[in-house]
Amino acid sequence: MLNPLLNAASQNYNPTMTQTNEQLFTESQHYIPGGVNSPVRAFKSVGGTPKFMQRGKGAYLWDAEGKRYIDYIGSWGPMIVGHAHAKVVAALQARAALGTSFGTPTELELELAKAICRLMPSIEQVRLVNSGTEATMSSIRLARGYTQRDVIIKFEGCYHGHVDGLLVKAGSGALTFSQPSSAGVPEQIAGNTLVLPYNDIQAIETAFQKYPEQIAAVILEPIAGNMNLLIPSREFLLRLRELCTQLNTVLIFDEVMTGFRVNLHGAQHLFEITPDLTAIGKVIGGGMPLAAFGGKREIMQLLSPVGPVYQAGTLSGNPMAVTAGLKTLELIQQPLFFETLAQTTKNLCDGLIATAKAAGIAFNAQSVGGMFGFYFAEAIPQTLADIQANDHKRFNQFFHSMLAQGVYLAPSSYEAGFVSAAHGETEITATIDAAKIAFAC
Ligand code: KE4
Repeated sequence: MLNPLLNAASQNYNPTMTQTNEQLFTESQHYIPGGVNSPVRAFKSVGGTPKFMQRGKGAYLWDAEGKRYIDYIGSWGPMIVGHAHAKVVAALQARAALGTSFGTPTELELELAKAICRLMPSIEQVRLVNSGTEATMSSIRLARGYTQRDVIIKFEGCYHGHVDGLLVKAGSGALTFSQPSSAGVPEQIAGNTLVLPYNDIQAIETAFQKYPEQIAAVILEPIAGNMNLLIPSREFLLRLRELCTQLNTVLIFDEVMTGFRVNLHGAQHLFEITPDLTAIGKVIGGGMPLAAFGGKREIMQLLSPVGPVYQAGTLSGNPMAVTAGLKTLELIQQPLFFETLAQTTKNLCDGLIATAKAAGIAFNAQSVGGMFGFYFAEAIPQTLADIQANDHKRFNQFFHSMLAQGVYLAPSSYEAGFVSAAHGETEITATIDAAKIAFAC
């Protein structure tokens, strides 16, 4: 029986879908490629039928069949205060009644820009966009316009959205330009990108020696979350910062996932390393389509309408998304928000490690702020190769056992997980209890 609050929501909730997940998935595949609007949702990596979620509240989601799950995806990061937070919902309801989008400047955008610049001081100016892809794509165009160079360095295992020039895989020989990793990406575009091994200082030294003064930008996740969670050495990031400074290359931190997730000021604050540009998203939209990129004023001033680098967006900074973002940023600045979130996330990891150990399973886990990774391997990974060597089959079995017990993990062993402020001792205990059964499978 749902508690009165949830029940009230469900009473107001008019479930238009009366089909099973399986029926919905079958029909959706007729109208939508793969039945999904983003590939990872299709469960390709883990197999089985994706759950069509109908409602969320706090740490929980309910699917089309009315089954409840403790949610560790949080829409891939944005839902850090929990689903349908009363204050976010109220703010959106009030804002909607005033009009949803004007295509004009608004005071709300100024308020959010000031908040971002205050919370991430490396950002002296910021441009709001609608997705992380737009943020990284625009950052790269800006870096090329600023340096008048074409070559971009990215790292294997890092994902920055579906930007043509970043949908690439390492070239055939070491330090040769990359090839497309997606159909539809021309060789010429992929050929401007170098793909290096993540967390490998020697590789970046060699690249800068081989292509001095040719590299427009280096883009990376300062803490990787798209190859599972991988925390690089500070030495790696420091050397990258030094080389970019020496060779006038723009250092872009893609903090779409880590920004306002690993702490209130992002991974750059954790490592005390200042990028030239930062891409942010997810949390700053509070579940609405909103991302941003920003950094040094002298670079940002090249952006249209001030400078020659064009970038635009019909719904960029729209009042609804900005309202959700402002309310979410307000909530995560409450006292002890990140201390509590980090402790809850660590408790989850510690509980999983202890449970796996008791079951004699090769397993490890780690967390940074409100994001975590776990691995069917003895050691914490230091490289993508370490993660690739994990027991992915064992992960898939674990995933499905947890799902059947009402715990919704990311449907891929190459994804990080996310905890919200709405997750408490009840949810962590229930998750660990489910893991005891899942490890025994
Ligand atoms: P979007 O274009 O999906 O808003 O953001 C792209 C992006 C950029 N940079 C980083 C570090 C990201 O993690 C992402 C998107 N993250 C994935 C999760 N692995 C989103 C989930 C999905 O693709 O459906």
